[in-house]
Amino acid sequence: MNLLDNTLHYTIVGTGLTGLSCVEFLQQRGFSNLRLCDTRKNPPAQEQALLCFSDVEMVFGDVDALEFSAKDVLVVSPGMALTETFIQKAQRQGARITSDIELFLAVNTQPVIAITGSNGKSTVTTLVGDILKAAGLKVSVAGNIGVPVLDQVSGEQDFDIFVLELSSFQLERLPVLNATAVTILNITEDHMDRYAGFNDYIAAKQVIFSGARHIAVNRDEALSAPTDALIANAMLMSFGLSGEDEQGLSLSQIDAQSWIVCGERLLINTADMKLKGLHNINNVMAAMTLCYQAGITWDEMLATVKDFAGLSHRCEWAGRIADVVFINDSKATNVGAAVAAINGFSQEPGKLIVIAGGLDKQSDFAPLAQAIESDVYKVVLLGQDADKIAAVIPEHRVVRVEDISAAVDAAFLLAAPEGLVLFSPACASFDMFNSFEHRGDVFKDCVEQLALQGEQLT
Ligand code: UMA
Ligand code: ADP
Repeated sequence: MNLLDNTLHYTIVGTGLTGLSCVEFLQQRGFSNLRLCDTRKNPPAQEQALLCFSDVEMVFGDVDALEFSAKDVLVVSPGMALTETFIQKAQRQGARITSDIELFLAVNTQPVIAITGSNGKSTVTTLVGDILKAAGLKVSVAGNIGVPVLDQVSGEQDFDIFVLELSSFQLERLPVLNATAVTILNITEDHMDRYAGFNDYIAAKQVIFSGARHIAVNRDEALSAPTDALIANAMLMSFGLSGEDEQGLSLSQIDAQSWIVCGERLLINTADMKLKGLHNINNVMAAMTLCYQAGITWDEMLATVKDFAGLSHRCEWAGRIADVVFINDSKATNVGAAVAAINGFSQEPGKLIVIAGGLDKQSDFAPLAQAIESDVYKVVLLGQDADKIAAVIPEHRVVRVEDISAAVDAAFLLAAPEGLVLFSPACASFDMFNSFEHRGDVFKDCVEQLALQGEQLT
């Protein structure tokens, strides 16, 4: 089906960033007959939609009454599960289901680098974008990172290359991607509230390999490798912390220094990088591999890699009170991310205190319990699903609190006189906050408040 055929009737599902970008994109391409719907009676961007798109039919709340035919196309936002009753009905009635990403692919002629994984996506996507920009390209960085990709093709911008962070929700509704270079960074359980099982989540992620010219394979993660059927025409290059690959990126110890190497060639002494933690070395290797596959030389990328300091809310330094350091890892919204952060800080001096809890996404907390058992002195728990985490951790390790302020106070007392407080929730933030950014900002404010109180007492 030609998705740009003006006789099609489009229904855009979801009044979020994606939905609004789709309406604008389709209007610009001459589509009338547009319908915007949302399962919520009063979706958050309702007013904006009514104001900007007065000639678009809007259906909020009562979506089950909608009727469809083979002339209909539904652009379903990533936040909406395809198992939703009215979407299933639309499919039965012959409608085509698509996504903003597929619409983008229908008009795009430029190379695409695509990144998915359970953790590290935004870090790697941003670094790839920075490297390509430093190499002189006009780069669009978009997708799950918070910028709907259709917003990047609606205006006057003229990009040389697109770097897309793609979630499993965006990939699962895509027949083929055909990107220049792609990677699955890692796969650990996440979004189990949206998938029938772990295998379905893995299958959604694997769509990224379809039609790819180059694949960057993480040697440390069996689940990040493509299945044979999908890689027929792809060129593979590996990266990883363990093992060595003459043709790929490895970590090598040379004169007690840790180097990222490609075969015999020493590329970066990790001590020269601003990013810290083993998982971040892995992220850097992923970004370098993708850029190399897209035609950038090692020399062109080294300065940018060394200078990259990471993103807010991802193992971000949040302050120091006496000899206690506070780290804000609010973006750790799943178990895999929190475990990586705990491992990353386990060698720091003093006691390691973890603050965790929030809204569970039907996760298995056993790997978190294991990491805590070996490396963490105490866990301060808060939030709606704190009980689920407490259930798998020995009672003497657990301290329960009501809010972040109390968590910061308790963690400081537990860590003193020397230690590290890691706020790495392993849960979503929506039980108490608007977003992970909001949650991280509140954490940083509480650390600042505690530091001020300390100053006033001395
Ligand atoms: N919703 C309804 N009814 C609807 C449509 C949506 O209740 O009819 C709800 C969803 O369940 C969800 C919320 O509305 O809770 C927002 O969903 P959306 O798809 O409208 O969200 P957008 O504003 O379009 O943002 C989406 C991505 N959101 C999700 O996948 C939930 C953003 O990723 C992404 O940055 C943006 O498109 C641009 O591509 C956010 C995210 O949380 C950061 N992603 C998940 C993650 O990273 O773990 C996958
Ligand atoms: P994503 O966009 O996939 O959520 P981010 O780059 O925003 O990834 O990082 C989210 C969290 O995941 C960070 O807070 C960090 O603790 C953890 N993390 C980052 N990179 C990795 C990695 N390679 N492996 C495991 N966990 C990671």
